[in-house]
Amino acid sequence: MFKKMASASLVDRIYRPSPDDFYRNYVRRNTPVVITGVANEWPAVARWSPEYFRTAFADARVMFTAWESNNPRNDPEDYYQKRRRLCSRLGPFIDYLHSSDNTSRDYITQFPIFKEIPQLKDDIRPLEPYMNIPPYLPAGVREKLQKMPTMWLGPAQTVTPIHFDSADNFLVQIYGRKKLTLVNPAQSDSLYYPCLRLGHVIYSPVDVEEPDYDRFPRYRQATPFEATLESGEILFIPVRWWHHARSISESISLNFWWFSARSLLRMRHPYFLYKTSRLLNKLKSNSKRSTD
Ligand SMILES: O=C(O)CCC(=O)C(=O)O
Repeated sequence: MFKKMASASLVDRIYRPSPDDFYRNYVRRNTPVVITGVANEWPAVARWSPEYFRTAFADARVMFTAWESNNPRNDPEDYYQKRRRLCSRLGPFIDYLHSSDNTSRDYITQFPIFKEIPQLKDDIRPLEPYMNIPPYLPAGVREKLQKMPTMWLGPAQTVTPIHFDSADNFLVQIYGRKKLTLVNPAQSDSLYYPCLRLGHVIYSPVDVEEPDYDRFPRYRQATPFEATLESGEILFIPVRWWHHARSISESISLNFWWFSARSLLRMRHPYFLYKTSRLLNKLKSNSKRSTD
């Protein structure tokens, strides 16, 4: 039985918080929030669009995720089995995105755009003040605590199935609109965590937009949150929070992951370590059985 998602609560929104207020009220409480009034001033928000990239950086190489499937549903298991990572030049990728016969779900995901096009870095502003990275740490260490930002660019209706990450995250909407659904890590059981057959415990088999309650009845217990990001808005996704993304229009986002003692502790939580080691043991014994 497939059902549309039950109504979700909205993620809080705050206008241009001070880094201290943001840290005290959201990071320390491990609570997602949409920050407005900060990234909207970035040149990237005024300048970037698929058309701009096509004109200015047509030869840049990008990697994208292709998900070809007979299954019209956004079933996470189908996604993890069938997705492929492919390479293209930005110009032809965007031409195809705009062509009338494009029915694909090709999506530039998690791509380190500043490595490929370093000058684009001038179009963003540092988010480090909001990351509460101690300023007395050597510059090299402060840099190591932040992953290189990555870009997500694709047509309307791309979907990233629900999963969680091992670091805190700012997802910045640069162009277009995107809807996020979030579930508190305390409700991981309702997402069938840890799901051993998906290849990694950070993934869930539940399609949170149209849950199949016959297969996943525990998802009825979940109380998801939702946020629709407009360009120039930033979603703080705390470490371990489950998140699902759907672009509502053509969309460009950047995400900024960073590590802290807090995020490392949460990932090294005994429960997580216990579940991960059980998964690894199970995978090891399965592969041993298949080679015996
Ligand atoms: O925007 C998306 O499609 C997914 C983003 C995401 O999963 C992330 O920033 O961790």
